[in-house]
Amino acid sequence: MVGVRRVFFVFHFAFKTFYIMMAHMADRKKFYITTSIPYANAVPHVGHALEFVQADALARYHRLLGSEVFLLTGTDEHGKKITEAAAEAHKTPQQFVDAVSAKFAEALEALGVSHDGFIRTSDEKKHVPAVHKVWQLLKGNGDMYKDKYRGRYCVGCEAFLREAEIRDGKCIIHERPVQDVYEENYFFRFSKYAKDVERLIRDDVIAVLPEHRKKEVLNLFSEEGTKDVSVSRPAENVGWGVAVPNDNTQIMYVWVDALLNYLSGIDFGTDNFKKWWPPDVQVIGKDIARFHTMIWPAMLLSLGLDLPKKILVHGHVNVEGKKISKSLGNTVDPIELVHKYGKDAVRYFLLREIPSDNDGDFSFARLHERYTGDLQNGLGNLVSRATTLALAHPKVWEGIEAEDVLAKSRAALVSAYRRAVEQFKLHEALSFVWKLVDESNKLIEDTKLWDTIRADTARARGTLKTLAENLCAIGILLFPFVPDTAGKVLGAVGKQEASFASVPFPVRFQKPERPLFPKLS
Ligand code: ME8
Repeated sequence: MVGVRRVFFVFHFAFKTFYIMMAHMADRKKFYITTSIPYANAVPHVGHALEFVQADALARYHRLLGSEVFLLTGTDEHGKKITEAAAEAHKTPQQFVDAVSAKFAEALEALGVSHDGFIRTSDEKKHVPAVHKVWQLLKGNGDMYKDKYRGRYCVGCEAFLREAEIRDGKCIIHERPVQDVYEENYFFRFSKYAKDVERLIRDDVIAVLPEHRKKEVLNLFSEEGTKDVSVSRPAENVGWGVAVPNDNTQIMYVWVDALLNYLSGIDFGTDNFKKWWPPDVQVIGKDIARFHTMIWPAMLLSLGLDLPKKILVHGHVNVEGKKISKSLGNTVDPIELVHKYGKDAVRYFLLREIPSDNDGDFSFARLHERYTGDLQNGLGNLVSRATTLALAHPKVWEGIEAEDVLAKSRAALVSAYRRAVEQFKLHEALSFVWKLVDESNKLIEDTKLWDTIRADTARARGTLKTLAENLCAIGILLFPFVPDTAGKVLGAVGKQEASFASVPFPVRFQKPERPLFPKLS
């Protein structure tokens, strides 16, 4: 009889789950999200890792909501900066970028980033033809013309600088001398689109988040004016890049080539492109907001393409209070971090400790604290205690059914979490999950579960039900951030997979094979 009941029970849940999932999939929305493409002039550092895991968390969150997601990333492989780095390493630019790009791919893998595309701007098949096509379209629209240009160029920025960005003849960011340039370049008629772009940003048609970055960007329009921008350089001055169609004397400005990765990465001009365009979210760092909110939308307006819906601008990570710089030798390799602390610990640290919308600091001491505090003593301990106690007394929780784990007493927390994710405050979203972790640990303490589970099984049964539902909610909410850990937390209460759809399930406590966060060696 018990066997028949169990079969019925399992069948009932499997059917209900299937039905809810199918209803959920029926109206799947598309969600196209991009990261910036880092320069392949040096290996990845924690700043790059931050952007990758932020975009990945958003991609996974939207998959969890039932959207069909495409996450695009890649490497920016042209320009003077790369030519210089390759020469220093006694390699050809192509050999050099092949090696560095592979390092970025390795970092993405180590961090567990679930990207769907990886575009390289030296890709002759996928990227270069798309860039040529776009150039010709822009030219055909009368938005490109040739003229003489005088300016001061910083190779570090790969940009002509404004007076305010130069001190004593040096770039204020890179502290290296700027080059005085007088040459013939192609220009893009930014002036034709500037007013429209400014209005689109002001009205949040292109929503720039956080608000303080939107203000900064809007100020640029009045500070920099609406001048046309130089979009090519003489081939002899750059050497390595995409040649301007029908004019071998000129190489496209690296930023134009790079921005177009968002088109080429989803096969510009094809059905695949139509399926995904426009970007729902573009994640970038504060230093490149200017390119993404001025020239990028202007080019899209010229091309008659829809505009990105949201541009999320993160701050920069310093290391032990200092700006990351090659000369200081303070770059931290995310791959090494993952080897030492584990993928999810590194993801957790970056997403929790560094405020998504501001600058933050990386330090080994803080990483250690977060590891032993939040992860080992907080979440790890909770899962371990709950499963150990439950497994020692299986009769107490036999037949418990968890339902609506994201509703009722947890509903307010879940909406705060969702608001935080959508407002690009990922650190806040995680802090809400930890409220539930702390509350659950406290529940074990307050109810003295280790005693009640022997003496008052009815009460302990209620506590275990709440704990199982909390753990399930924690597993679902953590899924975008620390997917492997989330899977283990869900597994500890017998839940197969994360979903925002309220799917009931029979609770089955199981002890994880290994501690979630092992002792550090
Ligand atoms: O700008 N903390 O490449 P990039 C956080 N190729 N983020 C940081 C950071 C730090 N310390 N340092 C850099 C480029 N970043 C271009 C992009 S997109 C069409 C072309 C971020 O390698 C930076 O803000 O200098 C940017 O978003 C990304 O890493 C790549 O920077």
